[in-house]
Amino acid sequence: MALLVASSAFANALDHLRTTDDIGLNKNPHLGQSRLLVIPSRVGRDLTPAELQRLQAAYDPAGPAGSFRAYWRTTSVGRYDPVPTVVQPVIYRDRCPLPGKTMADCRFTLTDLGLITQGGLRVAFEDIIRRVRDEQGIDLTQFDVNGADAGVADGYFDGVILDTDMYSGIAVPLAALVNNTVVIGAWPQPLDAGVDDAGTADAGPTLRCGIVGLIPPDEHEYGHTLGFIDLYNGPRVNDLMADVRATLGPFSRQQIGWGDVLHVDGGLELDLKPVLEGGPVLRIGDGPKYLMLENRGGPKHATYEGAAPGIWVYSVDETKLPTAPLGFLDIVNQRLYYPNEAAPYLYVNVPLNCQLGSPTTPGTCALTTYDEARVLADSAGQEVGFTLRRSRTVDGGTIRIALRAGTELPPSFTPPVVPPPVIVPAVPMPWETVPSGCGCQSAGAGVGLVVLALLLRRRRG
Ligand SMILES: [Ca+2]
Ligand SMILES: [Zn+2]
Repeated sequence: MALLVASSAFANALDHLRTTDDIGLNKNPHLGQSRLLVIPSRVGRDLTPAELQRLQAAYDPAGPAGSFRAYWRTTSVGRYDPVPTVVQPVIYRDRCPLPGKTMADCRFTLTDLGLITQGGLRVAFEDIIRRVRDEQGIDLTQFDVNGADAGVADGYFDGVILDTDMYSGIAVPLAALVNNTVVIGAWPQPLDAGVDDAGTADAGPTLRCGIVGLIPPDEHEYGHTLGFIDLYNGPRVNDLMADVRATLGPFSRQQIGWGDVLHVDGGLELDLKPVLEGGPVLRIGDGPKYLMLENRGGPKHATYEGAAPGIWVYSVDETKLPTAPLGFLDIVNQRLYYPNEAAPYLYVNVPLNCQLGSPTTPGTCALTTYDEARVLADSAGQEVGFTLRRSRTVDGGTIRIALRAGTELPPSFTPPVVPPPVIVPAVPMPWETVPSGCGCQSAGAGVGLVVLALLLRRRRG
């Protein structure tokens, strides 16, 4: 399609962070603290009180576990801290900000090629953001405190989230679609700012926005703005980008650098902490095809995830990562690209087509029970030369695992045999206690009980 050629100079916005040199332009920064602009907007009506309350609660920076900021702080194991600000709603009562659209059809889709090629999305988003600046008197430059270098402003919004009825459930890579949005950031300008055009709304440093998340679903769409691609439309994978109630799985976590990945090339036995509590992901193989293992369990898993707790195994094939500038689009079929849709799969749970289970039911993906063992295989069913066994869950989610190279399962974690307790019958002694002459009379009947216990133990063998 001709329109897409024009954008080929840009790196790929949604490539599961195969590239990260386009952070700012195509991807929101993901390390350190960011300031996010959250804009409620409707066409032809106000938000309902319930809609507004949902947003304000979900994006309360001091919100409880499960709210937006807490979710990302937990998911990133403390490496990313997005602080959202919900501004006042921007309402379009009698006009549609999308060029060529009316109040009756004030919506767009990704197949609105005319709108996209003519910069219509840019026009609409710039209008919305300018209205926040001018009608609410908000200095937008406060929403750029982060960039590819953590803690360094880069001229791009750290993140823009739009709750709108023009479209929901998508992240729009504006720059990749030749709709890079640019506004003047500061307002009001100080009158004596020392520049020629100070004092007008359209003066001062510009702020750019190359990707915007249109919610709900909130965390999933925001995941796209960080650079992740969709993982649904295929065998299930326990990951936010597959739309399940989940945080990121190990491949996504590796790509964004949230947590440690331990390369394993031999047998080992170790106590594996849950990833959300800081435990490492284990990786078998150098790529492009490899397996990843993780412990999903513990209190944070219980709070944020709907799948069964246990030791999970994943199969990765990086040859399915999108590489073209617009790889997130399936241009031939005019829809999004789903790298898990057909074999070989980018990133799925193994065994293939397993069930994720629930906090109270084990499913069939994870090793969820004590002493469970498995011969490891990839998503094509090919054995990878390792076997795995898990022990019991201890210490709030930590699980001891044994990995063994070869085809033989690690020995069982059978616990040491505990001898049965000796039961001393509480019966009165059948004879009178008499002095024994050994100088221990004062022990009285107690001595007899000890002797009886020893006899019983010996007899039990
Ligand atoms: Ca920024
Ligand atoms: Zn998606």
